[in-house]
Amino acid sequence: MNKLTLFIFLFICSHAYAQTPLITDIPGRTLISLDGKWQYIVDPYETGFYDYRWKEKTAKDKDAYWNSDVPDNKTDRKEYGYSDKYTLNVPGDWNSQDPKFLYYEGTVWYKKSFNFNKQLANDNKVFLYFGAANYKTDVYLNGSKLGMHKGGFTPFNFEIPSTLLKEKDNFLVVKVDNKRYSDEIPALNTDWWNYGGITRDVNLVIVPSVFIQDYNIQLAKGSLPAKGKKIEGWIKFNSAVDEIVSFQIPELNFRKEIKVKGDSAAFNFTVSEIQLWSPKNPKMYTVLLSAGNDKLQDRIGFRTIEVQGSHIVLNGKPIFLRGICTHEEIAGEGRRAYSKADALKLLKQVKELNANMVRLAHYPHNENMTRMADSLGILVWSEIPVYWTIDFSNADVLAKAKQQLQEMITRDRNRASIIIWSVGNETPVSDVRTTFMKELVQTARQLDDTRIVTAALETRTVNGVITVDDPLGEYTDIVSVNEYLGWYGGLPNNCRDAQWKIKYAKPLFFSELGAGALGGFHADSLTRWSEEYQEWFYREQVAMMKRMPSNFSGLSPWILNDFRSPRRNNPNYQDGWNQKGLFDHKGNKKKAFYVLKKYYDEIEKKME
Ligand code: GCB
Repeated sequence: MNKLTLFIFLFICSHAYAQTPLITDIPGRTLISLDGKWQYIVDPYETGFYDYRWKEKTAKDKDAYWNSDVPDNKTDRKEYGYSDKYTLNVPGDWNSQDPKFLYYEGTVWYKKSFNFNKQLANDNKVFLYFGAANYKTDVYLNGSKLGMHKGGFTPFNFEIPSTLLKEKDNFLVVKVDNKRYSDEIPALNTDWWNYGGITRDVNLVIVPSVFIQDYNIQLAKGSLPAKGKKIEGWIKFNSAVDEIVSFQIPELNFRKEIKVKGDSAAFNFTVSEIQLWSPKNPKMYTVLLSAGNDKLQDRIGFRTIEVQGSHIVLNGKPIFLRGICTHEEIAGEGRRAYSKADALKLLKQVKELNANMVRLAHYPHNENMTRMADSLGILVWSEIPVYWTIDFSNADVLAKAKQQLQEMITRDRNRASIIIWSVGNETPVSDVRTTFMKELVQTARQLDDTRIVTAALETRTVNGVITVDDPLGEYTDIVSVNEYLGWYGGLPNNCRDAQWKIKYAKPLFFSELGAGALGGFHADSLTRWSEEYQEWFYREQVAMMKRMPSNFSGLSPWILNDFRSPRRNNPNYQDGWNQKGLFDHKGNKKKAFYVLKKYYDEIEKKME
């Protein structure tokens, strides 16, 4: 990154919608986990937040649910309280934890008591860090508000003033509200279940008072093929410093010092003999950063990704993306995925398919997923939930989208697995929408100019020809389209004489294609919902893809597993589930799985 780009990047960070700047590399810091059982109150009327005149309660209102629930004396009237009678696991969505929550959308108050050794706060700063909570989160500690965050899939943190922390019985209350609104992101309508709750880990993060807040370390774009490999990046402190930062890759016996005057600095070095990260060889190196009292450790893979003409090029060689889409859900348990074990479960299914790429739909997934993808060598498409119709004419909505984009990129910019940032899915073409989406593409590039930026577009049929001419395609690095020929239009054999007209000479990627089948339901291939129909769909699609022009660079069919969707209400075949999974929700492979796997095996052989 050159000085100008660094300046633009820091400018965006300091002017974003977010509050306390995000700390990165959470696994590499000193943490105190607050995961576990939290007590809760379900509050559909938001009685703990608004008074009876619907005004937000203030510190004076003793009956605000963030104030102590202990009565002052026996005459005191308390109409709320936290109790072990009602607990929820954190992390975890609430919908899957008690049948009464199955379709709940609204407010739940979470409460956790914890003790804290105040010596830890001497010369240090303490932050409260949430991996994610869906959607609006108001956070209170010992009766004081720490802050509010909106966005259901990205991390956020608040600094805790040391005067607020107590040795014993800190009273942490978190209000989470997952109601949907037309001016939020996503908006009212999605084809997935809107799981609510504190869905990811909660930690206290202890850092020195001057600390490395964020950094970027990667192989420089365009540095291949070359003998020495250029590593470049930048480092950012929480405040201005005059420090020497030591940078080490012990396995390579590599050590350099970086001088930082001010709050940030860009750097680059040449390193010889570095092994490149790739799906075949997901080599990672331990990287150590230290400055003053701060010491950080990360595991980083080094690779380059770029678009050259009509190809996607990884480490200097064209690559075909053998992908699959997935939601962040464990279908068998009807819940959000959050843990390392969940990430391993999902990514093992990806591997079984012989895929080398996963599209994390339709929102940023938890950090275990992207870190696991790094270590398993799976390329990743990561996306913000700018999905279908949102309020494109609203400047606040654009600010919210930019905030989510920034939080996604900030958390994961050091993950080699991530090669694509997507700024949205199937947004309807109009001038105001294209202006909005173009801004997001530009923001993504300003935040990270080393990866591919795209958005999943739709096709339209003009005189029988499948046409890709969405004006947004002009601004994205690759043209990604969702196409369902044979499911939402026609029958699978329509693929045989399908004609395609694509306006842009860029790599073409099928970001979705798919058909629904109820696992275990067998019939002839013309019967909708049968595994045989879905298998036929994949056969015809694969045959069509084999005829696509040479800029066809990959696909991520829809979808790995069946998933919960309130829009899917056929009582015989759906029952609240979108059934386009290649695995059914019991984990069984459907027939179509084998068609796609065979295609992927063939492509892999051909590319070798
Ligand atoms: C799409 C959407 C995806 C849906 C899928 C479907 O085009 O991008 O979110 O779930 O189609 O199953 O209809």
